[in-house]
Amino acid sequence: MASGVLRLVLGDQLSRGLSSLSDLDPDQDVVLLVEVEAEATYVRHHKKKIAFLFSAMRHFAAALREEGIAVDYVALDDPENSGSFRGELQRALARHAPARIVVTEPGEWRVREDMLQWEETFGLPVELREDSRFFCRTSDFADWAEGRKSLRMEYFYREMRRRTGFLMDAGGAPEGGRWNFDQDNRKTLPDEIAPPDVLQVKPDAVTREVLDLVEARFDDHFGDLHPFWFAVTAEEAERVFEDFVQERLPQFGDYQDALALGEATLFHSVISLYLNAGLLDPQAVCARVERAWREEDAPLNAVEGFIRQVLGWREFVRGLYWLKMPGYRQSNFFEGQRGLPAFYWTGETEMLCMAEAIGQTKTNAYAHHIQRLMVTGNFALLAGVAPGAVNEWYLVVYADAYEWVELPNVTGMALFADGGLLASKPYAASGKYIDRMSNYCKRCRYDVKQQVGDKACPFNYLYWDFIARNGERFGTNPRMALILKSFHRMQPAKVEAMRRQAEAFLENLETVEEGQWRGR
Ligand code: FAD
Ligand code: DLZ
Ligand code: SF4
Repeated sequence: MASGVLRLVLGDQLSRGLSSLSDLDPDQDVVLLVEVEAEATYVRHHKKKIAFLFSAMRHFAAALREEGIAVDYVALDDPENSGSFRGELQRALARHAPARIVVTEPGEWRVREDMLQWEETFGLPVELREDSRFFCRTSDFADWAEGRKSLRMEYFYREMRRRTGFLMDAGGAPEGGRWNFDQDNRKTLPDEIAPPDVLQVKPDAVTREVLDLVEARFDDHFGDLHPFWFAVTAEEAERVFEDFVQERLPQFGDYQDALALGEATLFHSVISLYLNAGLLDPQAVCARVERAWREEDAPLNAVEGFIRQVLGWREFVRGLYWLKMPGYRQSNFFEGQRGLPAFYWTGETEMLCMAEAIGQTKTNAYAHHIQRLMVTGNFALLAGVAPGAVNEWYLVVYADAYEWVELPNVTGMALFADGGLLASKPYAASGKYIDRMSNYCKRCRYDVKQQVGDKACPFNYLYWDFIARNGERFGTNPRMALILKSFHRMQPAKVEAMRRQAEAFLENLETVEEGQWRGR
């Protein structure tokens, strides 16, 4: 193969239109996919995430082969498997003797750093190509960010709407006369509305084989492997997405911020794992959703809300990640030092909202945005957990987690650890918020109306303790002024009682230090 190209495709690059495959010559080139222990265990990912990726990789390889493309696929149980990208490249070079290597840039800093050494290590040209599956190049984001005092998603999003034309009218104004219908997206779920289930895909023979492999090799990882219902091909993922568009999109907007007992997915799309692995294309997804509005199958608040997540938030967090790494990982504005409460790994807590979010995460490798942000994220913020430990948890437990998207959401959005680069104020909230948006509190052992005492909801005293501890850090942030005003009006004795109860609660928490879920 001396003049051929070895094209490495990573587990989250399963898109036929990938830049590294664009000029593939089927007569000379080989596509390499490798299942490696190092990627499955650099954090010990949820079992479902590993099974999803391995099965999707195997199906992607089979589809390329059907096109007549030579694919070299190294399975995890290959006795010669070296366990790492480097080791597998070394072995593949010996098998194929290519003239050069082509790869699309990865989604994580640590992998990119490694790739930048490959040319020297392997002694042949390594071409690292831009990942064209995003709307905004990392360099365009850097240009947009240049010179701005603060980076606000809303302005970035407007710019992206203008650039792409999504939901823009002929005169260049936003459809419906507004950029943002967020105010219309805050309903709670009435008892009589039952959200339709997400379409589940039955595992085929390839997936069943992978499930056995994961069971045998990653039994000590977090989460339930069964039942396994994820799509593992682009066609299946498209069916799952189309089912969302028909069955849940019309109400996606209204209930976007809702929480409800026993409802793990509500009206959410549950497609982040497919978008992030490359089985769905963000452009096609946004275009389909816009068409649903133009054909009057879904209202504007739902369609705009959805497009804002994919075109706005998803692109914004990626831009921020590449702009601020590697330092971003060290951000710790509130100087959180605590280990992660052990119940994050078991779900065993009397706080019903937390038990629901963690239990569903364990079962599904999924929780919706408000659970991630206002329940588990909010608790970690109020409890002063070290950002490293929180990030580790989020990277382990979700099937859609890759550092480019996980880190800004955790460090920037949930923890405000970047001091306000991503968010204009901390998303800190007492039990009152959870009570307003859910039906949890009526069934909880704690009383959300109480601020101190044995029955008091821990979110309440932890919240006011957080405000007390960090009041000075909020400085002149106008968005915190009202809260500080209410705090200063509180009876000192009550503040002191809440402070003491928070301290006792936190002292009694069994915690797990960062690193326990890294490697083997
Ligand atoms: P929907 O609610 O149906 O939204 C549609 C799509 O919009 C999602 O599939 C996703 O691709 C995109 N999206 C929505 N919000 C965001 C966001 N804040 N950032 C990026 N994309 C967004 N998302 C991940 O993909 N991977 C992660 O590791 C991840 N970690 C998170 C950690 C925290 C603390 C928080 C607060 C959010 C995190 N998110 C993450 C964002 C968001 O919660 C998930 O994308 C969403 O819950 C996925 O479910 P869905 O597909 O049903 O989304
Ligand atoms: C997450 C993951 C896992 C579990 N396993 C593999 C693998 O065996 N082979 C592979 O190519 N990719 C895997 N991935 C995805 C990578 O971790 C991901 O490509 C990098 O983190 C860069 O985003
Ligand atoms: Fe969560 Fe507090 Fe409500 Fe219980 S009372 S569900 S702990 S917010």
